Amino acid sequence: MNITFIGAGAIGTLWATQLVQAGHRVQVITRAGTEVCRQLVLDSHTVTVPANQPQAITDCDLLMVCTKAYDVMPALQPLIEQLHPDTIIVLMHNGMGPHAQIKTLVSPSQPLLLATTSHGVFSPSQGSYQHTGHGETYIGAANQAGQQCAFVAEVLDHALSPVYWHEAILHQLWHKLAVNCVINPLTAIHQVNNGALLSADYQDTIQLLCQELARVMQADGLATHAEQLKTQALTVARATANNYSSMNRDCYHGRKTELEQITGYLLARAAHHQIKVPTHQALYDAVKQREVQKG
Ligand code: KPL
Repeated sequence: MNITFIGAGAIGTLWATQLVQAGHRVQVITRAGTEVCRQLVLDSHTVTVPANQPQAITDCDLLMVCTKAYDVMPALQPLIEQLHPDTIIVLMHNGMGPHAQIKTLVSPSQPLLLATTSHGVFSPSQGSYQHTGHGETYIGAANQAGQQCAFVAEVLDHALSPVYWHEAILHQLWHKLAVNCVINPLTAIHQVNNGALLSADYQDTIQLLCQELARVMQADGLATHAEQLKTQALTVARATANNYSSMNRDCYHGRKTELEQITGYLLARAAHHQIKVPTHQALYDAVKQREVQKG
């Protein structure tokens, strides 16, 4: 397949290199948009792919959008007009929200898929990545045209297994969001690694966060409860104990965070259902304050 990536950060590099190895023709569109090829470095192996070629958008079968959540809309909007009507768009990013905006941009006949992955990728230096944790990937349809595209799960599975087609992908994304709502702001504010959240000091806060999350998720139609969410968050914290969350790193380096698409999405859904989420609101305010100070 002709596969074009928008965004060649950690997750983009992981998937792009695996898809090259599986025999696909991969290209990238980079933020600067100037280079004509890009070296993708994963686990000390370098793969060179074409970059920013004029036909990268018009001729691709699959468009993988792996940018930061806040960049999805600005990156995709100027390219939508050039896309072939059959090109399948896959959004694979942290957080939730951008798909609702993208759905209003694309024609209903353009297949739109959402994916979430739990692979761990660490960046020891700018532009170089290590695949530190083998995870799993879920993908599913965000519109009716996307429902015909379950074969994409097989294409991705062949490159980096396991990949599962999920009929209710928004539910899967909500569960990933819940984990991020617990781990990311806490590790960012306290500047600790994910494993630190296993200590007794954090358990009361995590309990409150999960109770608030469960109320909002239930109101959004998910059958879940606080204990399940707490187990999921602590399982991820244990599995990624030595890692620093993406929000921790963004705060550390003084970069913009994905707060709006993580806790911000939860706050918006809570407001919609008129549910109070004071513990999440306090974390949101604390990260926001850090961003403003650093910015
Ligand atoms: O997705 C993550 C992130 O850092 O954004 C987790 C799962 C918390 C792993 O660090």
